[in-house]
Amino acid sequence: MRHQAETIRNVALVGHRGTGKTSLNEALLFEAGALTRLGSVVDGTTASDVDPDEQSRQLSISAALTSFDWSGRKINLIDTPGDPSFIADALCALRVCEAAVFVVNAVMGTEVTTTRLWKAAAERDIARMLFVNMLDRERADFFRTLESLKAAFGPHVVATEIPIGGEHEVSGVVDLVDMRAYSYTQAGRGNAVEVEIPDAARARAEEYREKLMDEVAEVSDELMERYLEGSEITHAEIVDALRRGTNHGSIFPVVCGVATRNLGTNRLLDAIVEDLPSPVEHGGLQLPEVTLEPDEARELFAYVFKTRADPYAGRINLFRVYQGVMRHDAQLLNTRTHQKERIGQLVVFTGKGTTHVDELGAGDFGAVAKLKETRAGDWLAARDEPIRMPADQLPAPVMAFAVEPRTKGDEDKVFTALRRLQEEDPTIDLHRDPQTGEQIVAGLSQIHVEVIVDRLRSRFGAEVTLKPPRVPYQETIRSSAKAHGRHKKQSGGRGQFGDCHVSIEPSEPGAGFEFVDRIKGGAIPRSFIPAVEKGARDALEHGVLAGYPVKDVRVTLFDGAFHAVDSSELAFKLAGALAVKQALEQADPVLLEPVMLVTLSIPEDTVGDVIGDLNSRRGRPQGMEPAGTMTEVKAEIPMAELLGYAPELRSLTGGQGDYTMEFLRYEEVPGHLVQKLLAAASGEAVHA
Ligand SMILES: Nc1nc2c(ncn2[C@@H]2O[C@H](COP(=O)(O)OP(=O)(O)OP(=O)(O)O)[C@@H](O)[C@H]2O)c(=O)[nH]1
Ligand SMILES: [Mg+2]
Repeated sequence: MRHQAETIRNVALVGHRGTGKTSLNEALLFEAGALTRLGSVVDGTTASDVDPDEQSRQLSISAALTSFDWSGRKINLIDTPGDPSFIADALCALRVCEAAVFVVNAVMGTEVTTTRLWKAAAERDIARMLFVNMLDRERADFFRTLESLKAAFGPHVVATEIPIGGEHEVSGVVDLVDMRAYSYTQAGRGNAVEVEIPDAARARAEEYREKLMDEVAEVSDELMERYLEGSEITHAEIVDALRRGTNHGSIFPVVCGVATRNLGTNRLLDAIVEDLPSPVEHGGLQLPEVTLEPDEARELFAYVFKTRADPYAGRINLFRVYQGVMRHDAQLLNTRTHQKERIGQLVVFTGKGTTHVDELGAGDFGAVAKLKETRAGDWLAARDEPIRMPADQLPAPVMAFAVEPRTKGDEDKVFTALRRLQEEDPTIDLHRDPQTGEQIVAGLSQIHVEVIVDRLRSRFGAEVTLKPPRVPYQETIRSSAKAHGRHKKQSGGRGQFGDCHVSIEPSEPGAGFEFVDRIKGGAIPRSFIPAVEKGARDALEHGVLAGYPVKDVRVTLFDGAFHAVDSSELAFKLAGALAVKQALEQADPVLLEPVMLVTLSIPEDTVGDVIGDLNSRRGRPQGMEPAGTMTEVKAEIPMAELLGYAPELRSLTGGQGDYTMEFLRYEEVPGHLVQKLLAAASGEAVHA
């Protein structure tokens, strides 16, 4: 039987790296009976970090979907990665869910990725709730964390629960809606035991209940009046007002607990069901072309938000039904390829494994294997409608490596595997280097590229070698020069003759290549002039310093000579190239390097060390400011100095630092460094 949209809750678990999302996902599934034992991230036994590379790194790489029931509702829960390298999956979960639970570390409070994802959720008008996790840790402080959340996300962040005790003595929570207390003595299922509100917590509970009621009363004038009159407001009325307030972001309820001890998770499940909207309550999806309503009676539209590359099962596509009903055996259209797709078995992830279902109604989630062409970003629909989901702002892949198969002849295997991984992860860039013909793989960070290489090996048996990220150096000139080029060959038969005089000079940065024709009086016939230009272009493809492309040069052809019988296009092309090469030698050629703008997020007490290290990398700090509990530092740094930076930053910041970078401009390499950089550029493979 399919689930009615009114009874569904679609929830993305999002937050900064390592705040306990996967542990919380596990505890929620366990508490709801979807798992028979509570696994742990440390042991690599959780339901959502299933890939060996997620377990060995103890971090989530891909979004994981599980569906289960709680209190007569169906919850579709998506555990997402917090690491900035895998942010695409968190952003796409925020695209397809009405609601998100932001998981926050009670020691750290608001962190950079929390803020970044909050912005994305706000843009998409997603209902948001917060779970303050890790109350058991040393220096955990729920109230300080609450203040940091309010400072970051505004006054409507409001606790609906406060903890009893703190750090290793945390024992339970007080529910501020009903003013009831629960204690959790062991980690089993159904471990909440109702207790008296302890005296030590009573005053705080009353203070925070008042703050909650102030927020709740703001949702409706009628409720506000009765609240001010001091009349009794029922549980149902409070919860109804909370949900209405939360639905479109006028209230952000905060609950708390300890994921690894299953403390407070039954309360979070209740809060998901009671305080977060169903697809019907949240409203249809408005796209430029159509508005899709969570209505089963209408035509089907389902959005594929995630593709998984499985070497055995092939592609598995995870989708959300936005309108209508998805049925197994249906014939549908992929609106991008305009091809028909036959839906085979519909799959639902249940925690313990998968089950097959016959149909999934509007608002619901599921998966399907073995489609022909369909992949993430596509719509499956009853009719061909040119419909598009708004694109996510994904970070640019700047960590580039050249990959080579370990075994000659494996090129196709490696390339096909890379394509499959790219379908799964839109932040992977694949292209050929136009200069060397090498296959380049670019990702967001060192870790990102390491994961790609691991997956090539573990999933597709493709072993590759990575060559260091190539710095795309360029060359240019600093002065002007003139030169004469003559190509002459007389070896019996018809000869080859071309002769030209050129001058070259620097042009505006970014101007590229310019060619000026100043030939007067037919010194070179018109028909041969394009050949000279072609020769000049060829010469500039490989500069005289180190063979890098030469940019921003103006070449003027001002004189020449020809031979009525022996001149040819080829001869003039070679003469042109010869002249330009010679002129380059005399025009003060210089090496240019790309300079990046790097944005770092680091703990405040590491700022000194990190900046010291940046200075040793020719970095120029551009300013810093506090961002949550971290400090954001911006700096300009030559790309060449950023090779291998990720592990260095990790060690300088005890694993907490992060950075992103983007291309700024080309700058001249200081003369004394040219030889050193060029030697490094022709270095060897760094990495297997
Ligand atoms: N003490 C304590 N440790 C926790 C708690 N929740 C999670 N942890 C630990 O914190 C670490 C990170 O937990 P994860 O669940 O992997 O965090 P995550 O948010 O999924 O991490 P990413 O997916 O990489 O962003 C693991 O070692 C967990 O065992 C908690 O409530 N208390
Ligand atoms: Mg995780």
